[in-house]
Amino acid sequence: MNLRKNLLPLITLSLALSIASSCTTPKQEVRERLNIVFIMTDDHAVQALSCYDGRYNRTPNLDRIAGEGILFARSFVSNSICAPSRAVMLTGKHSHLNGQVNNMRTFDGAQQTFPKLLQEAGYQTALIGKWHLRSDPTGFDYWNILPGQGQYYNPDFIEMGEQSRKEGYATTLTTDFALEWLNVRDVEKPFCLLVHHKAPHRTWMPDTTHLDMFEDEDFPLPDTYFDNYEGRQAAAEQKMSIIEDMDVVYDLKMLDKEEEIQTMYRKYFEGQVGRMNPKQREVWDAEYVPRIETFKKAELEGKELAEWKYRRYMTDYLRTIASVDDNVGRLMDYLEESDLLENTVIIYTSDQGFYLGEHGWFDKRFMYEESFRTPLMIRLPGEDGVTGKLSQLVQNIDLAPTMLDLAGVEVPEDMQGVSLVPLMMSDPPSDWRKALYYHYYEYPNEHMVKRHYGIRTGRYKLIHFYYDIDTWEFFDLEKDPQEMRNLIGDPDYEAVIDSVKQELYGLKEYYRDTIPDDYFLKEPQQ
Ligand code: SGN
Ligand code: CA
Repeated sequence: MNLRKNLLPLITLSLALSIASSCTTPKQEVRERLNIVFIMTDDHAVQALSCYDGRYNRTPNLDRIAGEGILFARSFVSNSICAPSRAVMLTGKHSHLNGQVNNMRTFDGAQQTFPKLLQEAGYQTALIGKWHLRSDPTGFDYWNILPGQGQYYNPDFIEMGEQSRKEGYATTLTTDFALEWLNVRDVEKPFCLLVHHKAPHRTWMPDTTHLDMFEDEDFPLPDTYFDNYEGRQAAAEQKMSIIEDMDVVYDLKMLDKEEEIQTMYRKYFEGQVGRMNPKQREVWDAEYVPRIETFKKAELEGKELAEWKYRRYMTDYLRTIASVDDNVGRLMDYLEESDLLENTVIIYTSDQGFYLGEHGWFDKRFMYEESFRTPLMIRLPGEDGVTGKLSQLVQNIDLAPTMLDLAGVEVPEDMQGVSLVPLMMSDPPSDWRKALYYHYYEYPNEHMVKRHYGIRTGRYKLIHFYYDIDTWEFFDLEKDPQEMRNLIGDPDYEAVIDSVKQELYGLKEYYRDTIPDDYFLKEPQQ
């Protein structure tokens, strides 16, 4: 661990310069300040990042950020779903305060966000890629976003309000546009650039350059793949099972030309593949047509089909991540070649984690570890920048305060997150938070994950599922990291459950989540 060495001087410099702004020219003041590149992916599980977990894939460029920076080993979200997570990161506030409780609502872009505060402090701000908040971005000098979820192949982009189709693959295009913006930005100002990828979101369509990767890989099934959800009613009632809910055509690409494989979502995948140009389609078919033929011949059933689905899912999911890694490499190379690594902070995270077959699932939403966790790596600039692994409990509410702090901008009182900068000092505060609060609202909806809120301490997790259900779950993460044994009702844990429940109510109060459980139900959904 080599924490912090030259961070303090940099931050002090940044703060000192902003304080001294009245007696320096604005240009002198801002030129020295740290730039921020905030890279985010969509649904990137820590299990699929080799700096966190070496079991499945290699991500050398992402690992470089961790290797030359800080890896937050216990990083979490506050609501494991896309638009809510993004709104939390923009505002530094939990969903019930920023209003973006689920993906269906429209983000209130009039509210305070970190890009606006950076802009006010003289930063140039840009956003490229996935946005998903329905309202037009605010607080950005430049934006070029995918509409909604976006497409992998030849996607439309909306550039400052103008929509047009772009030829190419989403991850590469997003990076191209980020590099183009870096080339034309005002070099007199510090910048904050958000590069937000669609990948590796469903339907996990790999680039034509990666279609063969992992093809012969024999990924072992997770221990909990055939979970029977005993003692966990909400887990039993979801609709995100690989075996039950994953569509063989839509998700697993078995789009046969003979149209013999008819599934519920086949036509939607036809639409996605239909965006390809003839050349892309030819390369795609060269790989998938033989796979489709083999699949049809095999006539898999039961356990064999379950295993095949898992492997098919994993190969495509990991391939889309390989493109992310390559493109993060391109961005890092650009920053290095332009001497920008010297004064640029690089942040990497995902909007939430994801299930790679644990409990038999894909998707996210639950407060269980795989989707509650999210990768977070921060590379601070400087020759021998701070490096190491931190295990304090951090959450996506902390990102806005952290970026403001790094930029030398005062963190507003009403932000609920806390700057991570002190943690990255050699003498981290001893009174760091001991527990995290979580609240998920998107039910009834796709995947049917019940509404729930909960608390996670260093060792325990308590969750209350509510709305058309009223169940509690308690896990001892030290003894049961896979969260298979719900300890509610276990006499040995009665006292500790009571005490964690009190802590949960305390956190609810502390974060001002005192809104009645059915409140958002009555709100008009858009
Ligand atoms: C889409 C996906 C879901 C996914 C949500 C939310 N279905 O609706 O599987 O849970 O997005 O994801 S799809 O058929 O359209 O791919 S999120 O990351 O945007 O919140
Ligand atoms: Ca997501």
